[in-house]
Amino acid sequence: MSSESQPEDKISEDISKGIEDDAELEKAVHKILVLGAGESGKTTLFKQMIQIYGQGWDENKKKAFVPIIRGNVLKYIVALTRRLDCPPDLIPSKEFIESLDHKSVQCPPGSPIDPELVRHIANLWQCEPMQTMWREKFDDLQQPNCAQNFLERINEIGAAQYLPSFHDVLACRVSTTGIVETDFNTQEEKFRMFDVGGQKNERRKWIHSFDHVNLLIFVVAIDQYNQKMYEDKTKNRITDSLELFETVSSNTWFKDKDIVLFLNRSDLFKQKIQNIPLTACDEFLDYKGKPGDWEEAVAAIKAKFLDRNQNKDRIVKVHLTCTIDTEQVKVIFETVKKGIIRGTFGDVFK
Ligand SMILES: Nc1nc2c(ncn2[C@@H]2O[C@H](COP(=O)(O)OP(=O)(O)OP(=O)(O)O)[C@@H](O)[C@H]2O)c(=O)[nH]1
Ligand SMILES: [Mg+2]
Repeated sequence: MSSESQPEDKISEDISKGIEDDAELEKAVHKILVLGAGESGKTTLFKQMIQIYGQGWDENKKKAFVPIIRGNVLKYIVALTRRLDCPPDLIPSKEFIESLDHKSVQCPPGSPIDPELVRHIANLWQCEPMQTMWREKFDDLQQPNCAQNFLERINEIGAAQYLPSFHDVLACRVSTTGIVETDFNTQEEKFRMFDVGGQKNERRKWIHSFDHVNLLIFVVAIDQYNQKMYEDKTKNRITDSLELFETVSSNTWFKDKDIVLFLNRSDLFKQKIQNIPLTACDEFLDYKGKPGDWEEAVAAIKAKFLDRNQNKDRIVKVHLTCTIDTEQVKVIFETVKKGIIRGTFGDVFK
């Protein structure tokens, strides 16, 4: 056999080199996995990363949310009307909206929703019994907070020229299925964030994204302390989050990983705690904090989560967050980033 190098050898060398280079580049990407229960705010954080560090949300991307937002509106009003003791004069409106499927409102951006439908939705939303039900039974209705804002703006949202604001993009709700990833760069560093679905039937898919994760962000919607899960009407949402956090923190894939814990939806929490005590959640039956004092209540929630951490050698860095607040997310992520780049939070957070 000749010892001279053949053209094929050169090609093969180039390919190997290419694979090695790719592997090196891949190693340089910091992988962030975002976990947490359904509706805790994972995707909202993901959207913020795209806004702050990624390609942003131009007009076309925002337009793509028009059918989603309109679909949200129809879903909310149908669900609410089912629960409503409907005034007789609004029965035709109720029958009208119930006869529709989602396609009726998901008309493409640039075309309006049928004005008759807009009128029925507005009538139902504005009627007194609906408003009373929304105020008094909100926690039992299983509808997101953004429903109010969208329903109040049905005329604007139904108009042909409607273009969602970035806030609308953040506020609308699509529960994630599967695993979604995005790459973004901050100066010289490269990041890849994985967003997963948090509802119970989605959790078994999480294992597929556990490999080579540099950082785990666990998100909890702390305002949901008095709410039951959407998937299991018998289980309190904070109880579920605590159990999930314990399971994740004891998982062998992450045993030597630090965790960043986002106590999220703090804006909604601060409002709710004024009227509903933390003892509404069974986990806090013995809570003795001052009524309405959100700082004390947050400290109690934080302590509960830290107590469930199964590896006492790891650092769990806790942030009180409001992921719809872009400026706040940016400030917090800048801190988190330093920890990721150093590979440990020890130095950064001591
Ligand atoms: N007011 C307020 N709303 C928030 C905050 N974070 C998220 N939301 C809203 O909460 C809802 C749920 O947020 P998502 O980001 O979709 O939740 P998720 O964790 O991705 O949910 P799944 O995909 O089902 O696992 C959305 O309507 C968000 O706009 C927050 O800090 N404050
Ligand atoms: Mg999601």
